[in-house]
Amino acid sequence: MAGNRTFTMIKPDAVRKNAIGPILAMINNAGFRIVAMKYTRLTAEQAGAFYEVHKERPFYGELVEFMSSGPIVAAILEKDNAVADFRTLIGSTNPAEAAEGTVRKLYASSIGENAVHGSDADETAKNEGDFFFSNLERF
Ligand code: 3AN
Repeated sequence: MAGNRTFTMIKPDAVRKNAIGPILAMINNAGFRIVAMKYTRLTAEQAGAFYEVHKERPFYGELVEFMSSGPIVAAILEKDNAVADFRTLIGSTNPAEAAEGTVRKLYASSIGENAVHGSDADETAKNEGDFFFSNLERF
């Protein structure tokens, strides 16, 4: 059975565009309940640890620099089929390929500065949520 939680970040580019409010509205309107949420800024070391799985990829340095370039919103979201439904809501990694009406179509600038993160599997969603939130911060 598909899990009912996913993890997201509103990335520094979308925060700089003052798009926190509209993106949270899209998330709520799509039926996701917010379980945990915080406004914070990652150090380069923390961003590097979060994206450890991409360490060997050519864009890793750029990704770490970008993700630590300004504040983000991190959140755990709940809905049936959360991981897949959230990835549908945000659209393709490359905004040029993102479907109309998706978060990335509306707010992403490029494949690197793509407005939002969404977990790619139930296990990653759990690990990513645990990276940011203690059990006392989940409601
Ligand atoms: P997604 O976030 O859609 O699951 P992944 O897992 O392929 O995409 O990539 C993780 C993150 O790395 C993306 N959200 C994006 O910010 C960044 N990224 C992926 N490909 C590139 C690239 N070619 N150049 C720069 N950044 C990239």
